[in-house]
Amino acid sequence: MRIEKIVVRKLKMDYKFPFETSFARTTDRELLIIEAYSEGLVGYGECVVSADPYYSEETVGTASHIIEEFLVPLVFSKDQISHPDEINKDFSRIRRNNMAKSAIEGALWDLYAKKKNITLTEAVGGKRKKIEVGVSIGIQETLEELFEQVQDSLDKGFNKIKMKIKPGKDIEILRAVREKFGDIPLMADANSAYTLDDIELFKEMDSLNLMMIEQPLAHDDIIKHATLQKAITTPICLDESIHSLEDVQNAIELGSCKIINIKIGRVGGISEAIKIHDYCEEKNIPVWCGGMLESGIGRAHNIAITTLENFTIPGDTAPSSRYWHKDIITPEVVMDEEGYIHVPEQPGIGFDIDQEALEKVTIDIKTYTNS
Ligand code: OSB
Ligand code: MG
Repeated sequence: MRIEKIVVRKLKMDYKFPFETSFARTTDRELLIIEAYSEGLVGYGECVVSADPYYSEETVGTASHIIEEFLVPLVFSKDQISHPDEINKDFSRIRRNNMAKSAIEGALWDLYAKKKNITLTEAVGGKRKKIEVGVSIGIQETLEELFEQVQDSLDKGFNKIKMKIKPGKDIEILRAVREKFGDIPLMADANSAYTLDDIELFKEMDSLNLMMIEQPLAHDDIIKHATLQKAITTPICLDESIHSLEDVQNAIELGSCKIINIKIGRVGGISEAIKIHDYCEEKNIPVWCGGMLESGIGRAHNIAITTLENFTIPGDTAPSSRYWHKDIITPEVVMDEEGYIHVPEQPGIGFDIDQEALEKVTIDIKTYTNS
């Protein structure tokens, strides 16, 4: 396929409720949507950056810069792209900026599937017809509010409860939830808020029988996580530390974790996500698909890769209505009473774009034509 035109949209969408992690409290989301045009078809990709560089170093501003100045010209320099993974060779000269790369690569994957008239799920080699869903609950002001959120999530059918924690709001609230709700599938996400000085705290958490603890130590660490993993029985899952297959290989070799959270944006695209999935499968390391509070387009990409066999733990890709008053896809992503999302059967990402909803949240639009 020859890419004739690329449109970069900047969106601003308000959350239904503020979302608090150990690194920030946010009430709305800025993100980028990529449209790649070829022979009457459009492929959609989402850049899962935030406005601020608190989760990763990338922001809406840096991603726009990298996409517009470097990635779009590279795509246009190729006369034909027969498979989306081809672009990664060209992109690899550019260091990191994974979320920017992933946005373009994702649009090419959607376009590729649409050209072949197959689903994105089929294109990535996924087999599942439905995927199991968990929920990520932000840090709450009070224990009552947290209990309410957990109860509501269980009532809705979510198959995994992930609680965000930070120093001062960790073991007590985890213990309180464990005591109140019993043997539910429960885990914690620290978003890098701790150091090895907190090792006793994590040893104490072993008694809570958590499914895992996600990214307890520094965002760029693999070594100290290995020390921590050796000292505790609760599996560590790495999120922020993983940017590539190589990072995963290092982490598994060192014993830094027992589970990997795969986020397409963080690892630079669907092709790298598949490679990580396959490697982990070989090494008996289960994986799950993390979330970045995506719009429906990013959600659709997440659903497709979660159909791969070794995604054996429920992911964070919850239904659209948990986050948005109105999503930009139609139909919206919904979950059944058992906490499963049914994989769409239309070609490509499998959802139509709600053009009116998309225009409403677009705050900037740039068009690049391949002359
Ligand atoms: O650490 O997984 C994380 C949201 C933004 C940035 C980082 C993370 C998260 C979430 C929310 O946990 C997952 C979701 O509901 O999309
Ligand atoms: Mg996380």
